[in-house]
Amino acid sequence: MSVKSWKRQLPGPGETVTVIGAGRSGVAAARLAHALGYRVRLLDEGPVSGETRSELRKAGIEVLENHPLSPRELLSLPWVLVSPGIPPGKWAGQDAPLYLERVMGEMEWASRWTEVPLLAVGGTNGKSTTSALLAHLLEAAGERVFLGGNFGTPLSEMVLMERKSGVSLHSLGVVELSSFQAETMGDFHPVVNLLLNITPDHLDRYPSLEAYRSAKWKAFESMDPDSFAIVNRDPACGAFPEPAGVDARKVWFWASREPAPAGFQGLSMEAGGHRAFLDGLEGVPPLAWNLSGFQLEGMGNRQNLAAALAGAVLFLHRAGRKIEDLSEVLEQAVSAFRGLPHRMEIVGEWGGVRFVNDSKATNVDATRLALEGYAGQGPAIHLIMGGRDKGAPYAPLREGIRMAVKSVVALGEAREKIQAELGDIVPFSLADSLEEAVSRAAGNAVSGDRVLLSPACSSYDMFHGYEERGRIFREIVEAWIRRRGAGR
Ligand code: UMA
Repeated sequence: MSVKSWKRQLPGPGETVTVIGAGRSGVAAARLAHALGYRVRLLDEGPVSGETRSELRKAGIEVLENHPLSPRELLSLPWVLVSPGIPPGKWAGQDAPLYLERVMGEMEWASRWTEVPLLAVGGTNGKSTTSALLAHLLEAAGERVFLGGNFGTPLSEMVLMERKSGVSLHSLGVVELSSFQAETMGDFHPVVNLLLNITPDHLDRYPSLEAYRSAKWKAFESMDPDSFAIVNRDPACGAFPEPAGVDARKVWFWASREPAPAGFQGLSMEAGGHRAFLDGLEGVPPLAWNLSGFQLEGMGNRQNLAAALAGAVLFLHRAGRKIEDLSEVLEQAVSAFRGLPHRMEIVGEWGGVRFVNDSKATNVDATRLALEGYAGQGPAIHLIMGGRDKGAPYAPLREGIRMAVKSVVALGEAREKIQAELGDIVPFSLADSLEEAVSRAAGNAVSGDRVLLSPACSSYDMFHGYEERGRIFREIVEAWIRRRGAGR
């Protein structure tokens, strides 16, 4: 049984709760607070959509839009719930500690009002795919799963739904956890907490990589001793070693080109990704799985699979399920998983050339992982990259390009910077549009090659987001294939 020992008090009956940010998280947190009987004020620095505003006001929630946020005002209030997108400087001032007794993030707030066990998935890259895969594996094992958090549906919405229905709709919740949601955490008790990797990102929000790391680890600091902290042991992923002070049972996972270190305890995957083993965990039977049916490409996805499998199996074990009997179900579910759009998604094939959409790779490390996944097979990638530069160097891609790439086409605002840093390794060219880039890369490709869009940059110079960039890439690829006649 769980041994939750709450550090942080909750507001007393009838107290006023102020929620900041009227996006998905803030609105859901405000609705939950209202349903719990609190007086609620919702503040936003921008306008609030007319429909939301009038619905909330009708329910009795005070809505203040175009309201500048000031730490002086907010810290004088009894209770503040923070939306993840609000940088701490806005409510705490630049130098205040992020953990304050009466300031809580939406995820932690919601988690305090539910008995549904939570499995959290954090990391710089791969969170969404791993969350979806974890949810998929657990559904296949017969669980009733909520999937949300940073993935899309705020946890507060699930809690509200559960409370309104009066019955237990979910047997567990898989929550994708961003550093923005983790950074304020003081009392968060997931039964399983996965950490995939920590590599430079969001350095516009955090003063250093170390601050970003600490934000991610905040989600582990209040875990209970009977829960599982499942962390990537691969040193290249930057998540391990963990700081001291984590009470949960620590379980490593390993999926790398190198074999797992001798005596490895946890879930390890063979280099080719075809088999995985769980071993060395007290009270947990050793197990092996055949994973050769896994469809997603790339090393990053093998790590996501290792993490999700470890999370699913340890949750099921903890819940009293006989995991020895579930191996076949889990293997079938692994083979059936098709992944998420824009993350190493195969969007077309012509003449033995596969077109892979990794538009979600909006930072250098995501592209590095994509390339690493192809290493060891000889160069076969025609890489399309570029977009809006995020300030990080591109040099970490040099090794992956040397190992896996035949040609690079760069586009967008960052293309000259990319050329300066990477232009001397393999044939390199600049394109003015995504269409030109696809046609150049595909024109150079022969059977067995991949045309990979993995930009290492944000999309906002040419598109409205990575989804639009990925969708347009797919359309261009489909049109390119149509022009050549399907098949070959
Ligand atoms: N706002 C202010 N002041 C600010 C910033 C925002 O008043 O300084 C207001 C905006 O005017 C807006 C509201 O706050 O009305 C938006 O709040 P929000 O940015 O927290 O966004 P939500 O709509 O609540 O969505 C959030 C997550 N967004 C962010 O973390 C930026 C969503 O993750 C998440 O799916 C959703 O909660 C449900 O849990 C998105 C995301 O981009 C996908 N996440 C980042 C990422 O994955 O890299 C962390």
